[in-house]
Amino acid sequence: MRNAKWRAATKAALALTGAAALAASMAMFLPGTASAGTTLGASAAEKGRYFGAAVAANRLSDGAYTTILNREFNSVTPENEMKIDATEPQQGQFNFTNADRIVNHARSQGMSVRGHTLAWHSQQPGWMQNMSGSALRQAMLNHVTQVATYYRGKIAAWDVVNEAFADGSSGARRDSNLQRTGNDWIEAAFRAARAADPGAKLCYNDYNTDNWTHAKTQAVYNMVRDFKSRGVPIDCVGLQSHFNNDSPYVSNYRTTLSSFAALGVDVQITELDIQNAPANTYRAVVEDCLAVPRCNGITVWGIRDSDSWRSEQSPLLFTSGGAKKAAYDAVLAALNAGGTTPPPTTAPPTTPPPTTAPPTTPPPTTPPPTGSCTATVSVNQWPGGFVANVRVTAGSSALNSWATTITLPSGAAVTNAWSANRSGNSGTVRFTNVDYNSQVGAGQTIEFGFQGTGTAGNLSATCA
Ligand code: G2I
Repeated sequence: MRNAKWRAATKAALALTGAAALAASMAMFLPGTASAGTTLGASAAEKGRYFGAAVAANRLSDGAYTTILNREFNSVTPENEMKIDATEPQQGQFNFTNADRIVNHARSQGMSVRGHTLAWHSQQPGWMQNMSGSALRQAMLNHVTQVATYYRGKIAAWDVVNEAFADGSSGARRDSNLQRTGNDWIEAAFRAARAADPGAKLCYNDYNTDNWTHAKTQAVYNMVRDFKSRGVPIDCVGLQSHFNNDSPYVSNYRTTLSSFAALGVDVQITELDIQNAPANTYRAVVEDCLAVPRCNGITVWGIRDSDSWRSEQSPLLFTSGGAKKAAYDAVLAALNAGGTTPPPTTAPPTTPPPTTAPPTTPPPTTPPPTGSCTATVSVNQWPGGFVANVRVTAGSSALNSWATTITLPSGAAVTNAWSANRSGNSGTVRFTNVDYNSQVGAGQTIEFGFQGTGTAGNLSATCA
């Protein structure tokens, strides 16, 4: 009973504010004592995570399918309906009919949605396949902007760019018409996505990036590290994790998850399926995710074996008849047994609290310089929620660190922030620099943002 109520509350919170509410609702409702969920979604949620499935719009009319979907999962990924050929079949003419069917179904059930995918070398409509150079770059960025804007506020995480690295040992980018527009096409796509939907987590997603020693894994890792160091807006890495005899699960998978997480991004297992669905391997994948605090969700690539893109391998958790397989039991047990630490919503402080008494020397008689920076806030408000972008500008001297405080009106609360550390979530909320934006040159500006519930009104920020 408690689980059912807890799950309903969590689903309601998810329906209201999407992914941002997930962590917050976890914090509010996490049971004080261990409890065992009876479905994948409820059990994952008790661990501060989601458990999702790839969904096909044309299966939503299959009652057996939707019964399992609605009972077991609290996140969905449209399997094909948000791809470029589906959403922009003719240049400049967008079609969201099938994607909307999935998004509306998910929202009606309080499930979050992973968007898949904004920029990809594959599944391009004919008009895009025939483009190159700056015209293609512009068309790609327009596609990212239009689709992310259309779904603004409804997508927990976007696979902004999919499968941009080559297979094999080169560690190189995959050759494609998009790659030939210039090596910076990926970061350009991420910047366009952030501008269009500041509240969505932005992921890079790929396959054969599970084995830590694989050149492709290292290449993606180096890109993400570079993006984080330069402030390119990336929040998460998706490991597709299509495991089969040629590309098997390996025991260094946990190292891969934790190594990406250590870069300061969330890690999501986005398209999990395993040839013949061995229970032990499914269990190991779940245990690995639960062992890494920033591994915040798992999605299986289909529900029943008959729904799979490679159904002959029977790689999923339910039989074609809809029965739970041994792998299902293993996953549920692993979720219920796993660590209880939900992923943090913001990076935890890196300095431990002092263990000795603070120094007793009197404060300096001259106050520290003030007014060394200024901050401005712009707010995008919708009924019940908002996104704020904050610009911090250094004065006539460079900053080595910065802090700003913003006072929210009563009833408004911050649910997540990006490119800043945050303390507090209502009333006066304090934001401080993260590593990569601590240095601001004289007269230069950096930006950070946050998402919230309620009505923000006109916000102003102090800066020091
Ligand atoms: O290939 C497995 C996945 C690898 N990672 C990216 C994912 O987006 C990809 O998903 C698969 C879908 O599961 C398939 O369903 O992507 C394929 C190609 O986009 C999908 O296949 C397509 C067929 O190519 C089309 O002929 C077909 O009309 O599925 C379509 C709908 O059934």
